[in-house]
Amino acid sequence: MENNKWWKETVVYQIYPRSFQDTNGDGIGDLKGIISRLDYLAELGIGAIWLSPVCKSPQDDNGYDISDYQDIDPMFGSLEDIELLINESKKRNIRIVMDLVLNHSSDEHPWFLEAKKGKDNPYYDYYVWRDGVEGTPPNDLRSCFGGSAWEWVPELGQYYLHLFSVRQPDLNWDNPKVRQEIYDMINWWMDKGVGGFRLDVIDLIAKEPDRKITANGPKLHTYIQELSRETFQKGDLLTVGETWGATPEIAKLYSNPDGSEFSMVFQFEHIMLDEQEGKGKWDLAPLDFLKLKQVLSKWQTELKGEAWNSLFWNNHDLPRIVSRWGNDGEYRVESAKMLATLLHGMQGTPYIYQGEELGMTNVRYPLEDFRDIELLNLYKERIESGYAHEEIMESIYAKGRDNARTPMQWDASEHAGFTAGQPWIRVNPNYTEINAAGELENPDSIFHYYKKLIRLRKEYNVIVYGEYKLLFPEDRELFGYIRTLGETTLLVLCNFYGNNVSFEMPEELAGEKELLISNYSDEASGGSLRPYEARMYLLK
Ligand code: TEU
Ligand code: CA
Repeated sequence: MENNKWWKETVVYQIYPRSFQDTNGDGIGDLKGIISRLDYLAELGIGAIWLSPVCKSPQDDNGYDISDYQDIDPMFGSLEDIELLINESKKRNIRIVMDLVLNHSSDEHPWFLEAKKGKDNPYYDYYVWRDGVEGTPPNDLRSCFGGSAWEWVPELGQYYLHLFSVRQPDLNWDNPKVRQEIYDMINWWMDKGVGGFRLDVIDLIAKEPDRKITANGPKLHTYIQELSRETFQKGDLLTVGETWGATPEIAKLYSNPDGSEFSMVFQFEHIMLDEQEGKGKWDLAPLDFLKLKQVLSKWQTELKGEAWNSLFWNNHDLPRIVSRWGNDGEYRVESAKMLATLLHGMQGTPYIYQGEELGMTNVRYPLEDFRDIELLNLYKERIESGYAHEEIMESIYAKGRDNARTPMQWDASEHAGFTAGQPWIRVNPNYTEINAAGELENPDSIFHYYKKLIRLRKEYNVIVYGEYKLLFPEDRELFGYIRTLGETTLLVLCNFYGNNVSFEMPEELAGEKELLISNYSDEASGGSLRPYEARMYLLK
């Protein structure tokens, strides 16, 4: 097998700790809560947990603004709790993947508090400072969270760069002292026995703000290769970079099989296919399905043998896929299973986001029930520029990050068993019908379907290492592909929409086949698929 690695053969589960399980009644998920749910995750069959940040943070961006990289925020617990989580997970053959936010820190990090004191302060150069131009910011770089990317500090008479919130000042990676502090911190986490790292917006660290370069800066791979040499390569880790600007060409560097950078990256080309051309995620457009097939297939074929894919529909920043591209009404169960089949049959490491295995859905709350800084800033910005309330709310309902951040739905008791207190964000009211307890006791549930897909990946090497080939490229409803490894051929057929579809099976695939998994209890008649029907076959 092409240099097989544990992280190629496993499935990762992403936990957003704040919304997973509260155990002390403060309405916020915590590490003890995660530990209490490890048997549930072991039952699902996942091999690693990616934890969104739990380090000390003022929570301006829910923990992606870190004020101490080597301590746990008291709201989540303590260093003892994270060590217990690492060890309890290991007992269940589950590794812990920490979320490293290295592009920026919190403005409450001691480094930044020092830096602001003056240009002669040893920490001044840990951040990106510039003079203004006649009382205005150095240039028109904008923050991802709205407004200018430059914030004025009167006591210094200069601006600092923040590509995200005002309270997330960008770190200066051109400063070798910053890089060394980061490497020491990562080695400290590796000594604690973590199984890997997710690298937040890592493609921004080599920015050149004077030339308005943010992603894919000229020194990016130099820095990543140094980071990898000084830390990751000393262990057998899963490392995954978040790289919104990746292309297959660049991804071959990021996930070079020689281990010089990361194991893999999260690229988002498929995620941007329901936006208006050249606009952002808030300017909605229907999904271009033919492009989805072409983009996912491109990443399957162009990385083959030279790099490694991550496979995901969801994360803590994205709306829930069953509402976004499935059908969260009449065909919620079938479409959730179809989307899972489509993704888990592909080449790469699959990621399951908490609640995806239950078919959890988006929410349509009144504005005051949302919490996310990104969508609240968007609302303010768009109201001020004259957008209608209803239009902005439609964008928020479709793409707001809080869709993914409503509490995990454990059972039908109050607050879905997430907390005995008041949840930090409202629980989706459909928790009485959609919850883990109900899924666990129903053998035909989405949970048991995911569990079976994970088992099939362990059983059949063709799913992990097989060659990918798209079928029916021009079909506007059917997503079909094959995977081949030696004599073994896997066939995946998914009806992506709610109409019955018929198709001509290619001659070479018409032979005898064994049905491995499907989301309808009975066998469809050959050559047709019912609404959202998915079937995975092994060809004899
Ligand atoms: O996200 C990077 C990022 O660009 C997304 O926030 C994107 O702007 C949008 O949210 C996609 O819907 C990472 C983290 O995943 C995110 O949670 C943080 O807010 C952000 O970086 C800053 O650390
Ligand atoms: Ca708590």
